[in-house]
Amino acid sequence: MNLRRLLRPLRSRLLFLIPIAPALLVACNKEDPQSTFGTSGPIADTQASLFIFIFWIAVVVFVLVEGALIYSILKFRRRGSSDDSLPEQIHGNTKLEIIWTIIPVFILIAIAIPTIKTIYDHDGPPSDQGPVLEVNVRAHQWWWEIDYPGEDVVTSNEIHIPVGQWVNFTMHSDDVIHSFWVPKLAGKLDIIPGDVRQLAMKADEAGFFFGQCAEFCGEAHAKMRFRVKAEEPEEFQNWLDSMRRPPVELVSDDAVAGQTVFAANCSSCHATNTWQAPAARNERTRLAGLRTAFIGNIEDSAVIPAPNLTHFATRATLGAGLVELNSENLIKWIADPDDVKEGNRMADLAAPYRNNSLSSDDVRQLSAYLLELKPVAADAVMDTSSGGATEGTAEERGEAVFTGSSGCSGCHSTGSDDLVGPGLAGLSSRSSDAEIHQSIVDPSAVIVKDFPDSVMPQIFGSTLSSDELNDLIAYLKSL
Ligand code: HEC
Ligand code: HEC
Ligand SMILES: [Cu+2]
Repeated sequence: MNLRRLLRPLRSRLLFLIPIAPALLVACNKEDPQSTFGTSGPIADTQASLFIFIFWIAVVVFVLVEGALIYSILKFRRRGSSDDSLPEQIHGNTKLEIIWTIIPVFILIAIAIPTIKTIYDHDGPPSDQGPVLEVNVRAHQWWWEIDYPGEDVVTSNEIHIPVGQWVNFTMHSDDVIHSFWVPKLAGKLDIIPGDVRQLAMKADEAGFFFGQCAEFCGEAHAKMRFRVKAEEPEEFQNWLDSMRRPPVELVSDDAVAGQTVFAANCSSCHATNTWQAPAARNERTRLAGLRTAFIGNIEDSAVIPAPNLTHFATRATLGAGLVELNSENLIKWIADPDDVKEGNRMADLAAPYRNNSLSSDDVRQLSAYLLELKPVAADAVMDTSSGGATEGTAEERGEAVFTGSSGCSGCHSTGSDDLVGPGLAGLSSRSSDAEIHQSIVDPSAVIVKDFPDSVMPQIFGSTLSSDELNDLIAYLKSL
């Protein structure tokens, strides 16, 4: 049998590789958002170098072993139909067996030393390279809860970090195993329920880095993405500060109407008020409470932990890093979240989707509202926490608190119309000062008949100063 005939059946199979080879090579493009070759930080760098080192060892082993194999196949092949001789049999050759046992041992040692060293080097941020930024990450099916401990800043799905500073992510999961992976910054780490996992990384350059859950975690797993926004330290600090400023006043009529629709349909799961420190501090507990309610009633729960939407309009992505945040995508999401991200729990559980109760006006107004949720400029912050005025009569100041960023006017009309909460006209004829005060700071103590409980936020006792509360009560009594 000659060589050409020997290779013929193989050739047709190799031809099949030609069209798919470019596809395989494209996977190595450094510019791709999820490429581990185009690295932007020291952790991903050493991991990539280690990979390349092991890759070349594997190439050498491959060439030598396959070379010896091909050489033997050709050299000792049967020559012609009359060739019945067997090549020399070397089975049981002690010398050879010792050699090919020892060589792999050395290869494995050569791989193990840098691998184990890298594992230890990457265990936590280095202690000699400046202060470390702590970030808490909580993985949910199928989105990410983010908070900055000590900073009173909570957000979701987009993580801001400063360039050039080490960041230590402390990660939790309450449901299933997820895996945190920012390919250009660091390799993945599994987040196991009940366990606290830590992953340190640093970005050497500014960028909007792609992140992805890398452990199959249920229906929408492939769409459980996120972003890491690495920005210059000053910009990062500005962002942190902006997350603690009140939102701008709503401009469009749609947005103002949308605030009420949101309060009625969406605020049971989503918070938009964590720019206020007490609300930010409370957010994790609030979400944990929603989770308990969900676990108690998995099929029919109307509440569930959901991404924090404070200053949502400043984000670039929607649906846990899935699509660009713009009005078109947001309208699509609010009209039918499943249309954008199949399997997500909002479409499954939120009452407006179960009852199909959102009109197209509602959808448009909700989108307008969310797209106006952004912080006031740094120099526009007034000296009261809720953006209220400091001048005028108590009633005027109270009115400013009511219509301002505490969001009362999103849920209450000042006439007799019921929105999410009761219309407040004539309040003083049915309640004493003390009762009004209690309705505001501890709304769950007495629930107005025919209105839902636990819809009015339980935070005003800590977000409003006692002066603001007094002004507010003065204003409400005047209605
Ligand atoms: C039952 C709780 C629940 C209710 C009620 C609810 N949502 Fe959601 N929402 C979620 C969950 C859970 C997610 C995360 C979905 C995902 O990405 O898997 C989400 C995601 C979102 C997002 C995307 C956030 C991001 O970071 O990408 C927006 C915007 C949103 N919801 C708006 C709304 C609006 C508007 C309403 C009211 C019509 C609403 N939600 C009602 C649970 C809820
Ligand atoms: C997310 C919607 C929401 C927001 C925001 C909200 N409330 Fe309410 N409020 C309600 C609901 C629902 C009720 C009725 C259920 C209850 O008693 O808790 C209510 C009840 C009240 C009552 C009792 C009314 C009565 O007829 O006895 C007062 C007073 C009140 N709210 C004042 C305020 C003030 C002041 C603010 C802003 C600081 C505010 N609310 C913000 C939803 C809201
Ligand atoms: Cu996941």
